[in-house]
Amino acid sequence: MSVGLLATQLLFGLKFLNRFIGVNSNPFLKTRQFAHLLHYNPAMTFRYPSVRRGDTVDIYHDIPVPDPYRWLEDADSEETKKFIQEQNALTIPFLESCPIREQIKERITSLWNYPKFYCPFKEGNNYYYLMNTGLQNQNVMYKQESLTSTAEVFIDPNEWSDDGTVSLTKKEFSEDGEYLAYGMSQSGSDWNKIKVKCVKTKADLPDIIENVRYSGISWTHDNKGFFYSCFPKVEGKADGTETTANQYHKLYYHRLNTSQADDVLCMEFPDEPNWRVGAVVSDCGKYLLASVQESCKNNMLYVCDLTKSGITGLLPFRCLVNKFEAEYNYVTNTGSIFTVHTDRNAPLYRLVNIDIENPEEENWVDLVPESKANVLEWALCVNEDKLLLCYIEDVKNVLGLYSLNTGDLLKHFPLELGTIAGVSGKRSQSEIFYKFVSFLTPGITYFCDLQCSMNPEVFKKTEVPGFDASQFQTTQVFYSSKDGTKIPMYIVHRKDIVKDGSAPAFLYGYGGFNISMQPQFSISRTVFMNYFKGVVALPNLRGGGEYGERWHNAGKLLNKQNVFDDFHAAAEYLIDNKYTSPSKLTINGGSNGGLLVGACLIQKPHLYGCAVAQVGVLDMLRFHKFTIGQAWTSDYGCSDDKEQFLYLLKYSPLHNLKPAEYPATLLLTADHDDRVVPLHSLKFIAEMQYQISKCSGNVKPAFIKVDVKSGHGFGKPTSKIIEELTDVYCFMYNTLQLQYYD
Ligand code: X99
Repeated sequence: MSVGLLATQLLFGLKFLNRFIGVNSNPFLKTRQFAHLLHYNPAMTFRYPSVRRGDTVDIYHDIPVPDPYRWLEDADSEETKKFIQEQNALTIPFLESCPIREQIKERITSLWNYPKFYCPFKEGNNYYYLMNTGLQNQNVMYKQESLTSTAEVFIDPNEWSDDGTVSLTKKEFSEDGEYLAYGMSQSGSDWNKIKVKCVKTKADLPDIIENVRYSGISWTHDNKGFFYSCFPKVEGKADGTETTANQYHKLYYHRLNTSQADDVLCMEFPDEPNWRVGAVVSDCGKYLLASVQESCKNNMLYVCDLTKSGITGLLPFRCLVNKFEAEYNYVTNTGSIFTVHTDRNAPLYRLVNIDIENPEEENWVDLVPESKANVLEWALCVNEDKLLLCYIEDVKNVLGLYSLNTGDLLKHFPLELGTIAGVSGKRSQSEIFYKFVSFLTPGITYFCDLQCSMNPEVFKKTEVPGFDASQFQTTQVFYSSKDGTKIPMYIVHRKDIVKDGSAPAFLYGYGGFNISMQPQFSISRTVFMNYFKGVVALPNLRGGGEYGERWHNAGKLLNKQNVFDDFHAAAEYLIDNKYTSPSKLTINGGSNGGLLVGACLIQKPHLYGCAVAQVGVLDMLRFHKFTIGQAWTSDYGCSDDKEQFLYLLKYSPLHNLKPAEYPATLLLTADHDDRVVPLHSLKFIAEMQYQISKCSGNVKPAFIKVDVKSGHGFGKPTSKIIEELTDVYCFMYNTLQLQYYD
């Protein structure tokens, strides 16, 4: 598949076409040159590629549901390739025709070009950190002997490919710090390869482990090997462009300097194809703790005493928790007492001590009980007997140091309004680092050596040349959703915006999987606020984790409509309060947020001017059949169940399109997205173009761009990120008639 400018299929409305007669019979071959002539205006209509409608009809619980674009599920067919080529040939010239494309791209690029430092961490006798000088496609890993000594490049993923499409996905040092096991992924796929580097020589060992997916890496404390998880090899390709369901996840142990073929199978579930497993060696090195999941929430726990048996075959695990009723995360252990972060009987999470010799629930002891109002987001054991706990209080992080022995608060680490975006520290070390960010703070990394002091000092402060935080303001509001529930929302903009409804707004949401949308610094949003005088709004929709498991539950399964209602209500709040108006409002989301955008644009088409859905889940009747989709049934339910089917059918974006006046819509997906396979977006855009072509009203563009050598988003090279952001702003600029203030 090629994304190029070979746009021969372009058929604009007659008025538009006339402008080119005598200029160039195929203007888009030289799009840049003619860009100034190609201004889109809202009176234009588009003729979309003609696409075959098949006659596939599925029967769900006696109800027939047509699936006319089923053939688009075959990513390798010539017909699908032609479809993608024709769609790109329509979309790309439209995006390139934006008269200020180069200015937008230049603005984003120049603002992006500042050094980004990530939290340092200590392994063995060295410190390491990731750093990006500014516009490097991939972050580089540096090593230094002390915090003040010169740093040397340790791993530079930019050397792995010319175009930056190979990324570093995981990194786990051996206990002695002598070896690094690291993961690499190509083109953004979830597939990983693990390699091992010797720290002293920086040379790779011959070891290569393939077919790794949804895996951690955890070393045994003898430094001789590590545990990881993978799927069995299946027939056909496995490069991230396939859509086959991932099944029969297994846990393996790899010994250094041996072949993957000799890796020891440690845990498997031959009767449970959809269970996945991850394992971690305990802080003391004695135990292996396995976590088993069948969806995206809740897990079971198993433990094995590694000193009692060698690692030669399936390990003799004992079950600690045998139901998928709650989430259980290992924090640390002191002998047989395991400290676990859980939402079991504590929807805001708590820390419990479980004695693995007496693991029955009635014997669990609260170490840090559930807070009254704040979510205990994570816990990290540091400096022998301390716990660093991070809470979420009304979508702001709160950080404190606690005693591992008593659970008591020892010291509060004050933060401004924002998010802990990174942290490092270990039980065996006294030093900790954490990085704070917010909408207007690009990053402050703090350092504290707990042996010497309890007062963190600023280690590094990120400055962004050309960005002046004092010109912007962040407000948090709590608006009422349809059922009266108060939903928090951050609104960020320049202090001097005009609040008369004329400003453009960018409303971003996710709303699912217990994931919290916390304040982050974003160059592209500052560009929108500064150069479009735009308003950025981030509502904390139900389905997220901002208020714990109850908040998540209120936006999943048969409550999923609440998420969309919360998003509609966010838009209405912005409009009622004169931040913007529907014709200037863009909604955006990716992945589960792409579903949000798809569902909302259909439910309230007149509330939104523009909709940008990235890598979205859009076929709610069939998502569970592809790659890891089965795991999402914990949030979405599944069309195999009648009640859930009826509910999904009501909001599934693919199944609710009509000949209506939808917002200008841009879908973005990529050929190597094996998290949410591109077929969701392909089928949706085919159906949308079919339906809007039947509408006689004010029909706005509906386009898709399918990127190549890209995936769901992880590890995306900077050049592709900037290109994508530019595309989004160009689409908004063209379709909403935005003003650009240079
Ligand atoms: C997932 O599908 C997570 C997939 N996944 C694992 C990993 O199951 O990435 C896993 C096990 C061990 C290591 C790494 C992984 N997720 C994560 C959902 C949302 C999430 C997802 O990507 F829960 F946050 N979705 C795409 C949900 C719908 C759209």
